[in-house]
Amino acid sequence: MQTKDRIFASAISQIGDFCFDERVADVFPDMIQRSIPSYQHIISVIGMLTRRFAQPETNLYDLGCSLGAATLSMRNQLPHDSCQIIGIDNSPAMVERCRRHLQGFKSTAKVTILEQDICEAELDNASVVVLNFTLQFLSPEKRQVLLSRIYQALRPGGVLILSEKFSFEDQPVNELMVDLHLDFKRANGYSELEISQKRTALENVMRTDSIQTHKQRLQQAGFEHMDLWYQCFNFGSMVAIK
Ligand code: GEK
Repeated sequence: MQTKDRIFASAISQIGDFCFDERVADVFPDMIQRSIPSYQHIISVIGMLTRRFAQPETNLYDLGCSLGAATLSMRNQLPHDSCQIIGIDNSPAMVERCRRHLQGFKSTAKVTILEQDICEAELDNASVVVLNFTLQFLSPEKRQVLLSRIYQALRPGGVLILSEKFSFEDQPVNELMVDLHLDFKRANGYSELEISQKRTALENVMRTDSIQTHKQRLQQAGFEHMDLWYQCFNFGSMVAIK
């Protein structure tokens, strides 16, 4: 049974910045599924893409792995025993639960979970890199540097899977996408108070970019082949191939 996310259900007098602490880690599976349209579908496709792109004797990275949902999906679809999956997250609460969670599933595949800032992590010999709703939490000036390092770490034919919440340059379109996402959250049982308090908590922590900005950054990093493979409202996922 998943613990229900009620973190923002009561009025909070002073709303601090959102952080991935024990309280968030405890309710995370419920929170992410009720907040991100098609989260589970994106997780499944990360597995499918892993099956297609993983190369023997390479590293597969899940950057900002949280409780390891994408790591597990990659592990379930791993085409070569010689691959190593490395999940990295800088939240101690997430890392501790992720390690425990992964132990609950039997597998011979090599998986390592590291507690580390992804901007400082060593990345090399990679065939699959996943940034599943993580880049948006880095300060904007660190995003280009990380994407360039990922490109350098990838082997030819390797893939980056980049899922994000987007903003749109066209204001009426942006408002429509934001509204549709709010309807999605309402339909999943979040109250107006929960929605507005969480939005305040995320204001300084999560800055979204447009699809165009993401494409420009990926190009600047060196990727020539990229596009969206999925979009629902202001959420989506892209592939970039080296
Ligand atoms: C999933 N990918 O379930 N270094 C390492 N980790 C970080 C950093 C950083 N600099 N900044 C944020 N994180 C997951 C979901 S959640 C998305 C990703 C969300 C971590 C942070 O601790 C959190 O676990 C994760 O990135 C973002 O497929 O909650 O919307």
